Amino acid sequence: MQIQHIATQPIANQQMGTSGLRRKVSEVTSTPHFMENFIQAIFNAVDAKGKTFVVGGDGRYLNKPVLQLILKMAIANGVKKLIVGQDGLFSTPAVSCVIRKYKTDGGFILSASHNPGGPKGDFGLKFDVENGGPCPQEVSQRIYEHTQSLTEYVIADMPDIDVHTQQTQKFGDTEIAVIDSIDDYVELMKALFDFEQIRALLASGFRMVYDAMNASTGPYALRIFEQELGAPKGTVHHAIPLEDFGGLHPDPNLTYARDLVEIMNGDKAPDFGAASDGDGDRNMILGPHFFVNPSDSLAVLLHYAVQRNPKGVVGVARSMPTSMAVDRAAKDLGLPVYETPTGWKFFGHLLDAGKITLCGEESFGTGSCHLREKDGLWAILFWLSILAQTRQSVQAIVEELWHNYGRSYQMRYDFDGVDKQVADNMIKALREKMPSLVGQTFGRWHVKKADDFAYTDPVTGEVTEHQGLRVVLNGGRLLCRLSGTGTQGATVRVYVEGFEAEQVHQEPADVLAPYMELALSVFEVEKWTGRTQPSVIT
Ligand code: VG1
Ligand code: CO
Repeated sequence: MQIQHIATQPIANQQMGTSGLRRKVSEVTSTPHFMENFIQAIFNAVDAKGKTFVVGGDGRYLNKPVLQLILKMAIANGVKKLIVGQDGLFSTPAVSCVIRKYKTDGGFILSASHNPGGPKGDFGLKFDVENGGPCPQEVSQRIYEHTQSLTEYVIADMPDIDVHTQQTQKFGDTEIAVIDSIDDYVELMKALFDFEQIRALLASGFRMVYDAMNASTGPYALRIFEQELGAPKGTVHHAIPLEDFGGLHPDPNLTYARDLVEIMNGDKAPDFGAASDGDGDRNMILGPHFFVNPSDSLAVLLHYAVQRNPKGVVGVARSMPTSMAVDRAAKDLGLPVYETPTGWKFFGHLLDAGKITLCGEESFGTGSCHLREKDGLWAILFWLSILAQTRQSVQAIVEELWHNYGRSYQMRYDFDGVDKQVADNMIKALREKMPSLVGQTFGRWHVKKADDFAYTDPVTGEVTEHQGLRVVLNGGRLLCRLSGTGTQGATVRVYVEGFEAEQVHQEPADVLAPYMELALSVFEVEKWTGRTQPSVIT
């Protein structure tokens, strides 16, 4: 086996976004050495020689060839061991689980998460560090610097490695272990939840549907729901991971999880519906004719986590755009709340330092200290265990939260495909406008605070600026930030939140219409983007 040294040049903009590097497949395949450069930069940045990493992805187009690149380049870089998910598959939470269980130095996740797949879709690579979480900013910055100074990458000249057979092989100094990608994760879930109790619920006539959206969680869900928990065959829909997700957009929300939403809004709707995204770290929870807002879901999970283990919950964190529903629950429970920028990497230090037990985002992400990634199936199992314990409906559980603490209505408008320069200029101009808004009155609202969110990490003291524009009103919030996961132009996200102490049974769109009108005007969306209608509403 020969090690080849291939000359290369830096590729501009190989900067990770909110979660890993994501690009159009066409850009990845048409740019010479695109993935090779990025992978070599990671190996250089983390001194990969002698280290152990976990590798796998969500099965999307390019998963197979890029996995082979990682293996062959790892061998050439003197990596000690790679733990590979069978057939190159791993969900993001399963990678986090395996990194932590086997105390490895990190892991590679081949995924663009909730972005569409296939030759016309997106590809991506996330890199997790030894705590099993997304690499913190100083690591991604170091990786980026390496991408900008690379002159060569190294790769073993060899035929493709078999990742289908569970076995351990040695190539040079590198051991490659292909393992079952499901076992360790299922073992962890069984340690966290009472499977007997959930099995009893499912045996009692309770009906559920899970939509894996032809992405990474299908095999996990079949094992957990249909085999372990005894749900009938056919409970898991779109269970086979496909390179193009069968044309589905694996983003679990009311727009893209269309089939599931139709079933749950239909005549004979099951008692419980759930879905995950491409790499399995997100979750959407539905009851019959009922949608659980992800921010509410975090508050519900906090309530039951404390009920189960009052001393075991130390605090909670939410990303800035996540509604303040969890703040009210935490206050009542006497627990601290941390407000972080968008992206799971910001929860890592808080979890590692034992400051929080649960964390979540409005973008359908929930997780806890059991891992360092958000975890879709974990959240779904948590919900099932609550339903098994209380024997109440999904709707009743959420309504109890609203009755106890009032309700944060919440909605997000996404404006996709905006010119990047225009979007940057828009945010810059608005940032300057923020201070002038403080104290102004708009109809029934006055502006209590308006700023550009900056975060000081309570553990490291590190300051992260420019994390989103924030207008705090009496009784609500208006927020605006640019997405860091898109691959085409810029996506402008506008979030609104309105609090109602008593009127908790209204339609979110009705309650929030005036908030959104004000937000679109304050953030000058039409002036900058020319858009009057969003691309997606969640
Ligand atoms: C989006 C979500 C954010 C989430 C991120 C990664 O980021 O808003 O909450 O952490 O995706 O999720 P952005 O920058 O596009 O708003 V995943 O499941 O794509 O890893
Ligand atoms: Co994801």
